[in-house]
Amino acid sequence: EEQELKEKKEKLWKLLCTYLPCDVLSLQKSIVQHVEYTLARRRYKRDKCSFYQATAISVRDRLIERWTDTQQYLSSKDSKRVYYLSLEYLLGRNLQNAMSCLALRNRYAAALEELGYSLEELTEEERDPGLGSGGLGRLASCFLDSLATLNFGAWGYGLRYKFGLFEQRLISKAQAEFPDFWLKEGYPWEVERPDVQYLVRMYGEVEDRVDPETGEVKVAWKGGEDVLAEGFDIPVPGFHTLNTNNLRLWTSKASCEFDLGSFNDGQYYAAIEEKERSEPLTSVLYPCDNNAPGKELRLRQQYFFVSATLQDILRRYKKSPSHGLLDLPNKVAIQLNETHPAIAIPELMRLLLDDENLCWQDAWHIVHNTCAYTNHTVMPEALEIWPLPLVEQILPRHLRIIYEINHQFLSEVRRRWPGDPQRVARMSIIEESEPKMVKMAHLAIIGCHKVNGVAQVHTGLLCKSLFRDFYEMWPEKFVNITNGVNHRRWMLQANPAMSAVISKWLGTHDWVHDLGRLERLKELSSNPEFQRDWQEMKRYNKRKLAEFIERTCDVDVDADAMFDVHVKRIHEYKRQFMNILGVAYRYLRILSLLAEEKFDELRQVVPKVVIFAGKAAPNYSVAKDVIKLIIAIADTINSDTRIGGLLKVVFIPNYNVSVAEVIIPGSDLSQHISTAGFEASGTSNMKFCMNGSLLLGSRDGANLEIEQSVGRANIFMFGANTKEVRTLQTTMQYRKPQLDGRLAHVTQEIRSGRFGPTSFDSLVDSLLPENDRYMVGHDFGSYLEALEVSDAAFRKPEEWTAKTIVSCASMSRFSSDRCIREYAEKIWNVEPHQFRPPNKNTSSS
Ligand code: CR6
Repeated sequence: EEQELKEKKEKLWKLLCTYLPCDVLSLQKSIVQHVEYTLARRRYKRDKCSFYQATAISVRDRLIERWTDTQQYLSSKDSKRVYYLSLEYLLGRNLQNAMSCLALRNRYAAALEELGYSLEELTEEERDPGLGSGGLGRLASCFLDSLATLNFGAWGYGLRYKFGLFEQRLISKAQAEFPDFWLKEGYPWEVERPDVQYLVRMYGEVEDRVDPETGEVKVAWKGGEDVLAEGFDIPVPGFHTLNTNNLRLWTSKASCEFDLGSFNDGQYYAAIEEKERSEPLTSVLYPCDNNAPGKELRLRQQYFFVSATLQDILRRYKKSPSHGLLDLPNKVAIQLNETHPAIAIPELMRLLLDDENLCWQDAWHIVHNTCAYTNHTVMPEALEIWPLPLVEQILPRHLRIIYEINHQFLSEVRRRWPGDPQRVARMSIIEESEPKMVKMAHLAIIGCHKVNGVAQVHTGLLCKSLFRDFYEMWPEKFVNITNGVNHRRWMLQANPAMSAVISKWLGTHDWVHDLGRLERLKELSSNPEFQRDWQEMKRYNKRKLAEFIERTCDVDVDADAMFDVHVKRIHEYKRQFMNILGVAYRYLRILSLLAEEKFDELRQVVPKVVIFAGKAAPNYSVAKDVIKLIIAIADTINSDTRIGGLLKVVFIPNYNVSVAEVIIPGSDLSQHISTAGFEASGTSNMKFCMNGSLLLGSRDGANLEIEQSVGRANIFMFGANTKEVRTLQTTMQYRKPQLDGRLAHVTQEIRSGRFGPTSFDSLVDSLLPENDRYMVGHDFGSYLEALEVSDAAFRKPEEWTAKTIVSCASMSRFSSDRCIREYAEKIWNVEPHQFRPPNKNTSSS
């Protein structure tokens, strides 16, 4: 009987141990069942939102089985894991991505079609989780995708902000911010983990305790407040592999350890209120890009994130009985995305010293060899420094650890450079200002075994200027890993028309796995038939973008005009201001050609639609003024019937990942015109090139490497380079060069009210040489020339098309796959492990 029961059980398990069926009918069943049973909605009610959610959950079911299997497989392999710690992610919509990864996109599309829905319309129902402010967050998401696709066992960790990056609307010709409650309808991709909870302590005080037996002094952290961290997991599928990784986002909850004393005093409500105070911790994302907000809540968010994450990593690590703590660096790699999670250095020390009772040397060895730090900026206002009294108040134990790290480090500096107190002061973690400040970048460099910049020129600046002292001390610590983007999202998903043309002409889809395969398109770049397909594809995408512009901006644009795009966060250094000044100049020039009846020259003018999009931080008034100026100039130009269709200007509201997926494929020219030395890398430049758009760029960030790849003839570069900018910054103060005549004319027209009643005085004054930190005045002339060169190129459609093909075909270096392989080799020392199930049906892929 026992044997029979055992056999029955085994049979049952075998039956259950198959993956969910993925034929069209089964997919339909699962969708409809989720509408009825998971969402409790009527099956026959036609409701896009429920059908989107049910479809998402049906896809998620299929991800979950691979996800749990992958995790079990990786544990059994005891392979080294990567943990990517980032306060920001910009995941974008997940539905189509997940379906493509599972190789089920067509089947789901067919299943939905019969149910009366198109996949495209349901896709539109998904809200973007705006858990990041700009390029850094989007980069983190591209990395997660590549990590899974390349079969690296890796987890992302982040915060589940209740309100993501604000929603931008344009009201009264200006930016207005509205809360982005992205969880309103629930987020079907996440799984709540009430079983994954950690207590995170803040505030309180430290006390030295002498161990009566050993005489050793131990530091105890007492009192303070506990906040509970709970995990929410989002599966991260790899493309055409079973490997599925995890993104764990923390939410703060009131800790359940109530103060029983106050209950008994009749303080029931007060006790609950007190505990509820911890809820807002993960409420909101700080919307600053390249700017450190310096707010107490932000430091608390960072610590809360880091502490929960490290506790989780250690718990998982210790689950394996063979794991000794000293072995941690061989099994775990922790990557700090910027200094936002840099408090991980003292926190991991604290966990090892106070909870695990390791000695300082062992703990330091572990921390140093496990952690690595990516720097994404050299801008002083973005470098995080915290007032020491604040750190002392919130994290008294950590401040003690930081002191000790600094003490030991500075002793080493003194040994290496005796009699150089300035160097010691420069390198200290503590800045001796009033109040004293804690420099997080120094803490990160000292505590990590590797520091990387995100483009060659950027890493060069780190080594030569910003972190020069550290580079002199540890040259081998610094490496460059130029950023990359996930071409599967930015080409295959965002631009299906182009992907089809590429696959047709290459005769294979293999470029989706290896972007290097695109090189073969170069030989075809002048083939007239291929060019025709390519141009048709571009026109199709431009028409889609034109429709989108009509819907969102109520402006009618001609899809045959050149679409000239500038989309990114609004920032002085990104110089949207320079762009709009150039647009105003173009407008005035067209008017003067008209007035002077120069019809031959007018015929030479390339009809253009200038497209802007991007958010300004709510308290960044200059950036908000730039938006106002763009809108004012756009209104004047768009309503001027004299110029006909020669020029249109639009500002598309609420730029985010899904909006980018519409704009980028529809662009002809894209602008990446930051002042040299300010944009660490930029990543949209790569996405535009991949989509057959030519770059107009300054000599900054990854533009320079893109130029090397696509060739000088296929990119329009202009302006001062980093070295020249550095010299100019010092000489301009006293040399005061004359303002370019064309620029002077434009600014005069702005002041005189040509573009509406506002005179934009403070913006215009920023162009004075003594104020012009971003070299708009200096670069304006060469900027206009580059625009002219791009116009001339656009007038020759065959040559232009060939350039866009070559530029797209040269992008293999800029795939995040290449980037992740470099991290794996140069920093993490990890190998891929592909999960292949021994006895499950895997018909789905
Ligand atoms: N703002 C850089 O400015 C870079 C990304 C990702 C940025 C940008 O040039 O491409 O990081 N820096 O590396 C920070 O966020 C600090 C960004 O997105």
